[in-house]
Amino acid sequence: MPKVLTKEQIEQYHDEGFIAPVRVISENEALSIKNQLEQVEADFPDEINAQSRNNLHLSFAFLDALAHNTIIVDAMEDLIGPDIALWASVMFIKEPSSKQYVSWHQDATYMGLDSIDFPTPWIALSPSNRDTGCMTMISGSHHSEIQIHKDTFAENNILTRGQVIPEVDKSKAIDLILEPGEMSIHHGAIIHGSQPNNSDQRRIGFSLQSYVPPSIKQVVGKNIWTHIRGKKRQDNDGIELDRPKYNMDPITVEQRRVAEENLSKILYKGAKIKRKY
Ligand SMILES: O=C(O)CCC(=O)C(=O)O
Repeated sequence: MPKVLTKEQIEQYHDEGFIAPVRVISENEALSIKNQLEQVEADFPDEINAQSRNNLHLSFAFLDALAHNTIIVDAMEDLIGPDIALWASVMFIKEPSSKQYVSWHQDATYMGLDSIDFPTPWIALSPSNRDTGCMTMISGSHHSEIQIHKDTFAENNILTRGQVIPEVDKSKAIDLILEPGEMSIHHGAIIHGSQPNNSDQRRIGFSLQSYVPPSIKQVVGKNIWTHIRGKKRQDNDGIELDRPKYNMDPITVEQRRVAEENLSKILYKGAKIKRKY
């Protein structure tokens, strides 16, 4: 018996490669998290900014709480079983009336895992729609293998390498419209992207990329996993990530620094250029 997702949603995830929307927290709670986020952006600009956007759940307790949110984790358990670790997280912010976009890509391409079969929840902290630049999924594209990606490093492309799949069947494109506090869940191999934000408000999405069972191994580089639920992974080289007890907990801020160095080695392996995110 699934804990959060319906049988239909689980089927949709397997058939189409995504589910949306699923309510995680109320709009008011989402607004409160957005306010906290904007406060720490103002207070700790070196720790959180457009380039320092990965693994913020290690520096800020309110984002750690979201990564461990029971509805999100129960939904993950419905898809991958009871033993769960988080690979990393990314805060995707598109500023109002900005040119930033995300090209067509498959997440699993550069994650260095020995499987492409794992889910990513993306939690909207502000309205995510066609005006603000929501994510678009190519329905069913996760059934094919990883496609060839071309690294462009394009200035406004907010993916690490600006990687793009040149030929995509857009007739299968579905826009994921989310209200603040709702999430979508997408498969590691689904082709997806997003357009610029043409609105006068920020579009903020917290991507918990990805929740992974211990049967899937890191085969490129060393990732420092965040233990979430069930049996702990055994491939952490004895490194235990702590949970921040408060914002900017020095213990986990230092752990984030190490995790970021490792992540960068994984994501940019073989790349000609290395960006700061
Ligand atoms: O936030 C976006 O527009 C894209 C995010 C994304 O590609 C992802 O979470 O996998």
